[in-house]
Amino acid sequence: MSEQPSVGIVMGSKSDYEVLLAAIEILRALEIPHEARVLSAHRTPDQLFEYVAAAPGRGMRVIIAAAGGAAHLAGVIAAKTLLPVLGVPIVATPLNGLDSLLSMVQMPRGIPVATLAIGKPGAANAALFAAAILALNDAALHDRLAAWRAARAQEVLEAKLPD
Ligand code: RP5
Repeated sequence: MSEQPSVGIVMGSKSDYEVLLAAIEILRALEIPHEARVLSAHRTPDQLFEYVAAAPGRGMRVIIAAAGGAAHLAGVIAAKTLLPVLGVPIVATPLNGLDSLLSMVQMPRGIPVATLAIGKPGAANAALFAAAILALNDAALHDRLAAWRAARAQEVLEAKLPD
Protein backbone atom coordinates (compact mmCIF):
# COMPACT_ATOMS: atom_id res chain seq x y z
CA MET A 1 0.00 0.00 0.00
CA SER A 2 1.36 3.46 -0.88
CA GLU A 3 -0.47 5.30 1.94
CA GLN A 4 1.39 5.67 5.26
CA PRO A 5 0.88 2.42 7.17
CA SER A 6 -1.29 2.54 10.30
CA VAL A 7 -0.37 -1.05 11.12
CA GLY A 8 3.11 -2.51 10.91
CA ILE A 9 3.44 -6.27 10.75
CA VAL A 10 6.86 -7.50 11.81
CA MET A 11 7.79 -11.16 11.53
CA GLY A 12 10.96 -12.86 12.68
CA SER A 13 11.50 -14.79 9.46
CA LYS A 14 10.18 -15.02 5.92
CA SER A 15 9.07 -18.51 6.95
CA ASP A 16 6.39 -16.85 9.12
CA TYR A 17 4.78 -15.11 6.15
CA GLU A 18 2.18 -17.76 5.32
CA VAL A 19 0.70 -17.43 8.81
CA LEU A 20 0.73 -13.64 8.65
CA LEU A 21 -1.24 -13.73 5.41
CA ALA A 22 -4.27 -14.34 7.62
CA ALA A 23 -3.69 -10.89 9.13
CA ILE A 24 -2.78 -9.20 5.86
CA GLU A 25 -5.95 -10.40 4.13
CA ILE A 26 -8.13 -8.92 6.87
CA LEU A 27 -6.28 -5.61 6.89
CA ARG A 28 -6.76 -5.47 3.11
CA ALA A 29 -10.47 -6.31 3.42
CA LEU A 30 -10.92 -3.54 5.99
CA GLU A 31 -8.91 -1.08 3.87
CA ILE A 32 -6.40 -0.44 6.63
CA PRO A 33 -3.06 0.85 5.35
CA HIS A 34 -0.37 -1.56 6.47
CA GLU A 35 3.08 -2.90 5.72
CA ALA A 36 4.88 -6.14 6.48
CA ARG A 37 8.59 -6.52 7.23
CA VAL A 38 10.94 -9.31 8.24
CA LEU A 39 13.01 -8.17 11.22
CA SER A 40 14.38 -10.31 14.02
CA ALA A 41 15.04 -9.51 17.67
CA HIS A 42 17.97 -11.90 17.57
CA ARG A 43 19.29 -11.70 14.00
CA THR A 44 18.78 -8.00 13.20
CA PRO A 45 18.37 -6.21 16.53
CA ASP A 46 19.85 -2.88 15.38
CA GLN A 47 17.58 -2.67 12.32
CA LEU A 48 14.60 -3.69 14.48
CA PHE A 49 15.29 -0.84 16.91
CA GLU A 50 15.57 1.62 14.01
CA TYR A 51 12.26 0.42 12.57
CA VAL A 52 10.45 0.72 15.90
CA ALA A 53 11.91 4.16 16.64
CA ALA A 54 10.72 5.48 13.27
CA ALA A 55 7.26 3.88 13.42
CA PRO A 56 5.21 6.59 15.20
CA GLY A 57 6.65 9.32 12.98
CA ARG A 58 5.59 7.30 9.94
CA GLY A 59 1.98 7.29 11.13
CA MET A 60 1.95 3.81 12.60
CA ARG A 61 -0.54 3.24 15.40
CA VAL A 62 -0.30 -0.50 16.08
CA ILE A 63 2.43 -3.09 15.61
CA ILE A 64 1.70 -6.77 15.09
CA ALA A 65 4.74 -8.90 15.93
CA ALA A 66 4.95 -12.58 15.02
CA ALA A 67 7.73 -15.01 15.83
CA GLY A 68 8.34 -18.63 16.67
CA GLY A 69 10.56 -20.53 19.08
CA ALA A 70 12.31 -18.23 21.55
CA ALA A 71 9.88 -15.55 20.45
CA HIS A 72 11.29 -12.34 21.91
CA LEU A 73 10.31 -10.12 18.98
CA ALA A 74 7.05 -8.71 20.37
CA GLY A 75 8.53 -8.13 23.82
CA VAL A 76 11.58 -6.35 22.48
CA ILE A 77 9.40 -4.14 20.28
CA ALA A 78 7.16 -3.36 23.25
CA ALA A 79 10.25 -2.42 25.26
CA LYS A 80 11.09 0.25 22.69
CA THR A 81 7.69 1.85 21.96
CA LEU A 82 4.47 3.05 23.53
CA LEU A 83 2.48 1.88 20.50
CA PRO A 84 0.23 -1.11 21.25
CA VAL A 85 2.02 -4.35 20.36
CA LEU A 86 -0.02 -7.41 19.41
CA GLY A 87 1.93 -10.68 19.54
CA VAL A 88 1.29 -13.70 17.35
CA PRO A 89 3.06 -16.91 18.41
CA ILE A 90 4.17 -19.05 15.45
CA VAL A 91 4.66 -22.81 15.26
CA ALA A 92 8.34 -23.14 14.35
CA THR A 93 9.87 -25.91 16.47
CA PRO A 94 9.01 -29.40 17.78
CA LEU A 95 7.31 -27.64 20.72
CA ASN A 96 4.45 -26.68 18.37
CA GLY A 97 4.12 -23.04 19.31
CA LEU A 98 3.83 -23.51 23.06
CA ASP A 99 7.41 -22.20 23.31
CA SER A 100 6.48 -19.13 21.25
CA LEU A 101 3.28 -18.54 23.22
CA LEU A 102 4.99 -18.68 26.60
CA SER A 103 7.90 -16.54 25.41
CA MET A 104 5.43 -13.87 24.33
CA VAL A 105 2.74 -14.00 26.95
CA GLN A 106 4.90 -13.97 30.09
CA MET A 107 5.98 -10.36 29.86
CA PRO A 108 7.25 -8.61 32.96
CA ARG A 109 4.95 -6.07 34.59
CA GLY A 110 5.30 -2.70 32.91
CA ILE A 111 5.96 -3.79 29.31
CA PRO A 112 2.71 -5.18 27.88
CA VAL A 113 2.30 -7.37 24.83
CA ALA A 114 -1.28 -8.34 23.94
CA THR A 115 -0.70 -11.95 22.94
CA LEU A 116 -3.13 -13.68 20.58
CA ALA A 117 -3.61 -17.38 19.83
CA ILE A 118 -0.94 -19.54 18.18
CA GLY A 119 -0.83 -19.45 14.39
CA LYS A 120 -3.38 -18.31 11.82
CA PRO A 121 -6.31 -17.72 14.21
CA GLY A 122 -4.03 -15.47 16.25
CA ALA A 123 -2.82 -13.65 13.13
CA ALA A 124 -6.40 -13.02 11.99
CA ASN A 125 -7.45 -11.84 15.43
CA ALA A 126 -4.41 -9.56 15.68
CA ALA A 127 -5.60 -7.80 12.54
CA LEU A 128 -9.12 -7.53 13.96
CA PHE A 129 -7.77 -6.24 17.27
CA ALA A 130 -5.71 -3.65 15.41
CA ALA A 131 -8.84 -2.68 13.50
CA ALA A 132 -10.79 -2.30 16.74
CA ILE A 133 -8.10 -0.01 18.15
CA LEU A 134 -8.02 2.16 15.03
CA ALA A 135 -11.83 2.19 14.80
CA LEU A 136 -12.02 4.04 18.11
CA ASN A 137 -11.06 7.17 16.17
CA ASP A 138 -12.33 6.29 12.70
CA ALA A 139 -16.10 6.03 12.24
CA ALA A 140 -15.84 4.72 8.66
CA LEU A 141 -13.52 1.92 9.77
CA HIS A 142 -15.87 1.18 12.66
CA ASP A 143 -18.65 0.64 10.10
CA ARG A 144 -16.45 -1.60 7.92
CA LEU A 145 -15.50 -3.66 10.96
CA ALA A 146 -19.13 -4.00 12.02
CA ALA A 147 -20.07 -5.10 8.49
CA TRP A 148 -17.19 -7.63 8.45
CA ARG A 149 -18.41 -9.09 11.76
CA ALA A 150 -22.02 -9.22 10.53
CA ALA A 151 -20.92 -11.02 7.35
CA ARG A 152 -19.11 -13.67 9.42
CA ALA A 153 -22.24 -14.17 11.55
CA GLN A 154 -24.31 -14.56 8.39
CA GLU A 155 -21.90 -17.24 7.15
CA VAL A 156 -22.49 -19.22 10.33
CA LEU A 157 -26.25 -18.88 10.06
CA GLU A 158 -26.20 -19.97 6.42
CA ALA A 159 -23.86 -22.92 6.95
CA LYS A 160 -25.15 -26.04 5.19
CA LEU A 161 -24.42 -29.43 6.70
CA PRO A 162 -24.30 -32.64 4.68
CA ASP A 163 -27.61 -34.55 4.56
C1 RP5 B 1 11.89 -17.19 14.63
O1 RP5 B 1 12.44 -18.41 14.34
C2 RP5 B 1 11.07 -16.83 13.41
O2 RP5 B 1 10.04 -15.96 13.77
C3 RP5 B 1 10.59 -18.14 12.91
O3 RP5 B 1 9.28 -18.44 13.37
C4 RP5 B 1 11.56 -19.14 13.51
C5 RP5 B 1 12.32 -19.90 12.49
O4 RP5 B 1 12.97 -19.01 11.62
P1 RP5 B 1 13.73 -19.55 10.31
O5 RP5 B 1 14.80 -20.46 10.81
O6 RP5 B 1 12.69 -20.24 9.47
O7 RP5 B 1 14.27 -18.32 9.64
O8 RP5 B 1 12.83 -16.23 14.90
